[in-house]
Amino acid sequence: MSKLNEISTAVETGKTKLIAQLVQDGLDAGEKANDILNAMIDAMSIVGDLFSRGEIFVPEMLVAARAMQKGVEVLKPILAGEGSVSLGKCIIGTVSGDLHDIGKNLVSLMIASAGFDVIDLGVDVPSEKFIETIKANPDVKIIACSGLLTTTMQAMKDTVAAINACDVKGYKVMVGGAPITQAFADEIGADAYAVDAGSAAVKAKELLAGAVQ
Ligand code: B1M
Repeated sequence: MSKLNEISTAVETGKTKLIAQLVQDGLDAGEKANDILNAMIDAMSIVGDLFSRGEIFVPEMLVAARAMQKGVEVLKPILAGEGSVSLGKCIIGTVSGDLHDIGKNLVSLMIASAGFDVIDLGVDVPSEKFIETIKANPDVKIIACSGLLTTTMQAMKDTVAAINACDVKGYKVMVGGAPITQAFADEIGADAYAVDAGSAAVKAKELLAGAVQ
């Protein structure tokens, strides 16, 4: 089995104690950090499909998520790079009712590595918390909202509406997550949509430069 397959299988089967060493072995064997990350993301898709088919349940999904988080910890210093110039603040959170944070954490990592100072509000973040944090940080440049559930798309819509109605101005709002699309982002009045963590970092910089409407 190749190193990447081994890593992917270990995430899929929730090998939380083995994964860090396997990821390190992969790096030592010359695998690229991004390829290892993609192998782990692919594993989570398989886990999602198994869950959809009723072949696994929430505890198995949770243990796979823990394994992925431990694997990402090993990659973090490599993925984060060495950015030292601050481009400004970015507030990020997973919207109300939604507990998924692996994708949000990756977006946070990539945006931080692009040079932003990230204020991570965590998961299940009510719109009031976003507003309170914006008011405490009126120089914020980017607000990033993540959502993984179709059932929390309404919370994403309400959050963006509340942020857009906030009397502090001068920032841009970016949304993303598996069920979110560019059309949905446009519909709810977000300034930008990004499909994955890498493009979220690129979009954040473009937003700062006023390149994305
Ligand atoms: Co949940 N879950 N889950 N889950 N879970 C999904 C999302 C699901 C698709 C699985 C499935 O049925 N196939 C499904 C949603 C279905 C739907 O809404 N249509 C689902 C469900 C149903 C549920 C529960 C309702 C299950 C239940 O209790 N019956 C429940 C809901 C809990 C809640 O949130 N209130 C639930 C719970 C959980 C766990 C807690 C067990 C666990 C999360 C643990 C954690 O995050 N710490 C979990 C997991 C692990 C998943 C899957 C398997 C994997 C998610 C993941 O981490 N993917 C997921 C299936 C899947 O995604 N295929 C699933 C890897 C991650 C890197 O990708 O998060 O998509 P992702 O992030 C991507 C992009 O989306 C993007 O960038 C990232 C990659 O670079 N992105 C952004 C994300 N945020 C962004 C923000 C941006 C830009 C890009 O800008 C701001």
